[in-house]
Amino acid sequence: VKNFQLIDSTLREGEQFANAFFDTEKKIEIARALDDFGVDYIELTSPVASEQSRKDCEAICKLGLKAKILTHIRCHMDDARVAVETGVDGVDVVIGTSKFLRQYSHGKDMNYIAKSAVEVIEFVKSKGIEIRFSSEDSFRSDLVDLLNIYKTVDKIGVNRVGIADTVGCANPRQVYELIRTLKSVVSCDIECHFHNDTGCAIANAYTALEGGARLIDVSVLGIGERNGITPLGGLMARMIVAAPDYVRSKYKLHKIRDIENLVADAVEVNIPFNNPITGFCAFTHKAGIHAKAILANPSTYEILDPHDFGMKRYIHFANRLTGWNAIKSRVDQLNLNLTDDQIKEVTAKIKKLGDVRPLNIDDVDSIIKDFHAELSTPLL
Ligand code: HCA
Ligand code: CU
Repeated sequence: VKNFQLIDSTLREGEQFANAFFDTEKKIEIARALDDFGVDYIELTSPVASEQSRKDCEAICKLGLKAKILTHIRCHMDDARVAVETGVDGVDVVIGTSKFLRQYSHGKDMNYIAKSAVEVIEFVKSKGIEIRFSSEDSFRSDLVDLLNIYKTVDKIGVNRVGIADTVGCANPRQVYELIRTLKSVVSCDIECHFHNDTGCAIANAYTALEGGARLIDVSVLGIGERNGITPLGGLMARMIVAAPDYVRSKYKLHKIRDIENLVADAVEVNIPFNNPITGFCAFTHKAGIHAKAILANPSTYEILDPHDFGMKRYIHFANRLTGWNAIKSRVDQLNLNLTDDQIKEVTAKIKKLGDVRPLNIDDVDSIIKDFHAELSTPLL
């Protein structure tokens, strides 16, 4: 799984999110933030989608970003002719190969698909531009059809082939098997695109890399068609566990929060409470037993180190599950002096009130301060 690359599609797949509307300025701001974070590629909406989409694509190509700029088109010469004039570094071509899409969407057979793929690929290559060929709905396509078309496009020299779980139906085992099989018939890199309808988008991305894929499509917060695709932040959480040195050295992980806030604001959603890394409680420990262990050594109950992401862990001590170690750490923060026995005594008071009603930090602090004050007041 080392050496993987990221294709961020916030400005393509993400534009297909129900709430998304990015004006030129916002697209540029997002592209710069992604570039600064360190994504390898930034994928943009097709220049034939609309007049402004084409202008925005040209404007982003002119920014001189480190990331390579891609646009995404149908497997059609009309689209390809426009795409190669935008200034992009690469073109991602896609066509539906499943019987559903062949029957109900474009209505073309596999021979036609192969013929137009070869024409488009050779044309884009002749302009010195990178080219990726992907099937759409790969997991509901006929395997023999798929392998044949990938073999054909690999032979004429595409930079990458892509598989797309367009409907989010695939599970990790199926992904692993398809990638292994595909790897045995093509020599180019393999890119993957996973929708999250059944909650497998991060797991599928990870198993794809294990199987030998090299590139993963992501978007900020996973925004995309329906409930979206593999999220950038969530994939980073998965990958820092698998390849810590590579991930830490390649990506500016402490920027994830800013990028997510930028995109969340732009599309008017909140960061989900249970988001990996940036969910408000992602590094909050609550139960007394957990708090005690975390205070002794954070690795006991943490697989991710919040500091890698410019975040802090928090010990939630104002509740009835709390324990005296968590309260002791609060007492220290308040700069008060209590013996362990005294802390145990005050912890009992806190838990007692916590059984009656929800507590906040102020409640706990008042109990601790009152207890401390009583101790230092001489008895009359
Ligand atoms: C779509 C197409 C796509 C393409 C993926 C890709 C999909 O919006 O329907 O080109 O890698 O999910 O199949 O996003
Ligand atoms: Cu998609």
